[in-house]
Amino acid sequence: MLALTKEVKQALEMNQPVVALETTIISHGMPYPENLETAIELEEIVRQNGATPATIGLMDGQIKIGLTLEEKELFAKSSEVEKVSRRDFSYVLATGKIGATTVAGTMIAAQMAGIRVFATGGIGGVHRGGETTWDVSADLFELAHTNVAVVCAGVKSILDIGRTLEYLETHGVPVVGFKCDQFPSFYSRESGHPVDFRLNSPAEVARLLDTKWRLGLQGGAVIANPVPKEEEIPCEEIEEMIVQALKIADQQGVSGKEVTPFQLKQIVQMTDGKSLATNIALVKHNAKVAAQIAVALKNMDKKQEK
Ligand code: PSU
Ligand code: MN
Repeated sequence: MLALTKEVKQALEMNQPVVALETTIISHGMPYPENLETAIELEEIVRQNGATPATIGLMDGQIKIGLTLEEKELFAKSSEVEKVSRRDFSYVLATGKIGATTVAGTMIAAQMAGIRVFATGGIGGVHRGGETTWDVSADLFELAHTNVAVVCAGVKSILDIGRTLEYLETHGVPVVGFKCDQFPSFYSRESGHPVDFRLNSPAEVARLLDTKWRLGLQGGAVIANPVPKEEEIPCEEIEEMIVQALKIADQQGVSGKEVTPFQLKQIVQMTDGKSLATNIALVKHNAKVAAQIAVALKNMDKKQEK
């Protein structure tokens, strides 16, 4: 069921660093054509930093590890793409539908293919009010069980950041600040919440991951990489719009898997595209750091073989 492109197959066979990229961000996280342009650029950034990109999605009953340009176009343009988290994985494969993988879905596929590092924008988490709605992203469960490191710019403050971090702590997921002390909140470099551990280089992150996995400690890690300063939107500025977006979602009775994409769209509309530019900048930054970490992990493997 795994269908690898030639580029990814070769890289994995030759034991070269590979970075997974998700498709939900393309199909449900950004508008066309920016989504397609970004998907292409992310792959290029990963290559420029010494690793091979593998954009992951489901189609024709296959788990695609690496997508051709035509396939990426389909994910960017089609309105019939399902959003695939762990729950949806088997249904979408069995019916042969097109499925864009979320952080959880991409982690599952990456682990199957033997890819240990994954770059995205933001992960899902505990929603505001989650203590009564039980709306907790399956991304958190996945981070607790699947051995893939996720490089992200933290979580959006549409979520309850404090409870998200509490969940990760309970389930044993290390939250690493890459050159930062505070857990970033996607558009902003800060959130008011500290990270668990600060590490200052890809080699240090690789050492932590290698140690965790060699010990047999199951699960991934969150590598939080704040948005570059020039692109940041300050917390106060975004908070107002987030409150507004949450209100509209609530009024329209949005629920289940639609909640996150709906709120993201509202924010893009309200910020008049400014948030989209920030989104694109931070994902690119994450792709670069993820590639560097993937390279450092391979260097660790080589040292141990000696
Ligand atoms: N947060 C973002 N941008 C995104 C997502 C989350 O800032 O694109 C997407 C990711 O694919 C993530 C998913 O895995 O939404 C989480 O959805 P849910 O909350 O339904 O689990
Ligand atoms: Mn949810």
